[in-house]
Amino acid sequence: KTDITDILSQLGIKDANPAYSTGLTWGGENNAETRTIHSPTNGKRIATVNMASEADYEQVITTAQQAFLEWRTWPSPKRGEVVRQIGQKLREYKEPLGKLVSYEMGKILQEGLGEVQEMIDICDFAVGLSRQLHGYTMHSERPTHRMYEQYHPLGIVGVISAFNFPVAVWSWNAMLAAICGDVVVWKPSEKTPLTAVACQQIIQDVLQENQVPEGVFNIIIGDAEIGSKMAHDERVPLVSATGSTRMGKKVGEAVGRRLGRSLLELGGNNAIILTPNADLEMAIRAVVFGAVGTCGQRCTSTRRLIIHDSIYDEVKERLLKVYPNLPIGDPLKDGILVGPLIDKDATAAFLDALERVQQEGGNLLTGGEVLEGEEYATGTYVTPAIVEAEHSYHTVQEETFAPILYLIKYSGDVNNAIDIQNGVRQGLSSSIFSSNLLETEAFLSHWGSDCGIANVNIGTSGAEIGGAFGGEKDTGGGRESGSDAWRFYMRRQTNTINFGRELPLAQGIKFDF
Ligand code: UN1
Repeated sequence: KTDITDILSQLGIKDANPAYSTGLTWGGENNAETRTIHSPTNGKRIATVNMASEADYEQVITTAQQAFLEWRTWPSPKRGEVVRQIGQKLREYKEPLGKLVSYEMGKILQEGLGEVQEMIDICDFAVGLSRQLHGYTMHSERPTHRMYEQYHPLGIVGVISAFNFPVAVWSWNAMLAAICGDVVVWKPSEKTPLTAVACQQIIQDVLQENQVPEGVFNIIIGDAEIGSKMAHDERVPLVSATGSTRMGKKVGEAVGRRLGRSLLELGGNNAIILTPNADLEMAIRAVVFGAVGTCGQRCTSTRRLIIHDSIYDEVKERLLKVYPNLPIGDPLKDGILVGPLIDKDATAAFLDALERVQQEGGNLLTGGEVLEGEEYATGTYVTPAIVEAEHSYHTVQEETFAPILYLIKYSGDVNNAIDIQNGVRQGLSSSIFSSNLLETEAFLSHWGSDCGIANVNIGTSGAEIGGAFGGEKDTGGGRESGSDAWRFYMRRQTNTINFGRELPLAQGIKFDF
């Protein structure tokens, strides 16, 4: 049995029913608007949070601006040391924070803990990076000249995160931003603010002990209005937004109009290709985790399965053996693999997509029901669905944030499957199962998958933090987390230095007077 009071007190959040305010000071402020958060697992109230007002927003931004002036002067490895300690704290609080993620968002505990592990991993990654913010050196065309480039802190990074990864997405952005010398204003999803409050709580002591100026890590709890403010605000040079393509287009447009930077992680419509050379044992495991894990609410969730006609029936049969037996229920309970959807709107979207795809000619093979009974009283527990469909259906072309898997047949060689895979507006994650080198290399070639992530013999979801994460087309083009994603959080400067006593001009120009 989950005792939320217990979890909150382990996290240092004393009152189970607090009225939390924005990130600078907890509680206390009497904002007009509040929002009550209910757990999707059992419908119980978790907390009531204050929504930020315009004045709160101003206060957060000006404090962050002030903090930046000091934070940017810290040597990066010193900032890395703070991040190292944050990683230690997260290790300490992994269990209760993972539980809270599970309770507030609805993903199973294993995935809640996995999400916190991603936070720990990105801390480690950022600590290492703090000594490796490298630029190139170049050879000048002029004698006694030297050229090199530097990366400098950028300023305020606005982070808009989604409910499905309520804490990890913040850490991918915030830990890189921190070592880069930036300050962060985080607007968590209004559906999952308490996990954000918990993170702020967890890192408080580290910040104080290290005398980090107030305003380096901020959260501001608000709705789309606050996100829009950040997008329009010239004091926020970078806005990193995760969520729907519709939201991302708005943010990208507003930031673009003021020539700011936006880093967009938007929708996916991720496919797995199964060729006749696929190891089906492995493939089925990957497909099921990808399609029903997190109840289909990852941006990397597997939504389309593109199957060669020679193995289509076998794959279908195998999936139909697994799906009806998936343990669905309280995500904090041992053995459960499928938790609830985030809310009733999500349930409605799930049902609506299934109805529309059937109108288009899709064949619902299994699932698609809303579970009833005491245990499922929230109306957010659904049975994961499999639908036989044509690639051209409108519904198949869209991202529905729910556990619906479309089975699509292909024939001929792997290029036909790749065309289907690429034939959607989204371009986040993709994968192929095959032990044939000609097929897998075609999939990874210039004319292969057009996604930001292309995997071989691995599913579409569950990317490691060490790689750059993101995708193309309607997915928004941004890259965060590993590899050299940090560069986007800094401003780049080319320096040319003359250590001679003459002033030769570049391009051999003569300009004597
Ligand atoms: C998301 O769903 O917003 O690759 C991110 C994955 C996770 C990230 C998902 N590491 O599934």
